[in-house]
Amino acid sequence: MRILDRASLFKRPAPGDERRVQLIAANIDTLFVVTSCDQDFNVARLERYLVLAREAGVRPVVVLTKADLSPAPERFVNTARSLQSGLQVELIDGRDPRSAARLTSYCGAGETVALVGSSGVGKSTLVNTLTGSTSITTQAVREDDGKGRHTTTVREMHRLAGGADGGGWLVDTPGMRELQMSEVASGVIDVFDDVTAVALECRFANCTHADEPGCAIRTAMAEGVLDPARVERWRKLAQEDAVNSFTAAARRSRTGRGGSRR
Ligand SMILES: Nc1nc2c(ncn2[C@@H]2O[C@H](COP(=O)(O)OP(=O)(O)O)[C@@H](O)[C@H]2O)c(=O)[nH]1
Ligand SMILES: [Mg+2]
Ligand SMILES: [Zn+2]
Repeated sequence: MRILDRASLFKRPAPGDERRVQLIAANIDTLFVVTSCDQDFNVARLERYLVLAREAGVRPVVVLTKADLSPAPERFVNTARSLQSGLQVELIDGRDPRSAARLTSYCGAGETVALVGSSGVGKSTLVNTLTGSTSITTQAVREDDGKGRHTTTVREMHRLAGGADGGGWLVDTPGMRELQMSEVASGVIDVFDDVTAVALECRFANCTHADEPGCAIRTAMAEGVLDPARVERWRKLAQEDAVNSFTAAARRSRTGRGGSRR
């Protein structure tokens, strides 16, 4: 199974419904960004997932697993919450049905939830706990690998038990090795709205926040209003997105393929 990249995980918004995006074969409503209360927890990687979710128009929920293994799991919750205003963060022991039950409100009838996150954080465990052993469907999906070949990957769709209409669907995905940012400028602005709001106050519209006079970002960092580490991550993401978007646009204009994502 090859590692998914962004383009194959998040497609364009589904026709006729701006809120939903096409995920391989399924429209997903909610993205469980799964990480564990240990060394997997990484704010820069979480921010990347949040930008992709925002850009794709899906609701992100940060799911922190292995709460039982951490002496102070609340620390992870607070840090995750600080990454985007209004972000939902759930702390669970993925092996415990009563603990995992706090996630069922996100996966009611008609709802589709995809799980992403590094290998080993507990995605499959969570799916098993939430579904019991009920109706597991394995879907083979043919995908363009970006080089004109097609590869077959496996997407596991799991139906949740529920009321008369049944429950929602969970989509387990293999981990993504790398989350490159391209053409996600509005997602970056939204996820980093605390930083971008301050940047609007800089004297120069094209301020690089390095040594220009009247830089509101530097002032906010000096006053402790903005965390310099977060500002640095924002700068890095925005820069990476700008470079990749420029390259993608140039490639499109060369090949004359206006609608291609690659
Ligand atoms: N203690 C503890 N172990 C967990 C939890 N969630 C998953 N695990 C364990 O972590 C390992 C990896 O889980 P798995 O579901 O295969 O991760 P995946 O690669 O994300 O699908 C397994 O040994 C699980 O039993 C949890 O909340 N607490
Ligand atoms: Mg797994
Ligand atoms: Zn500035």
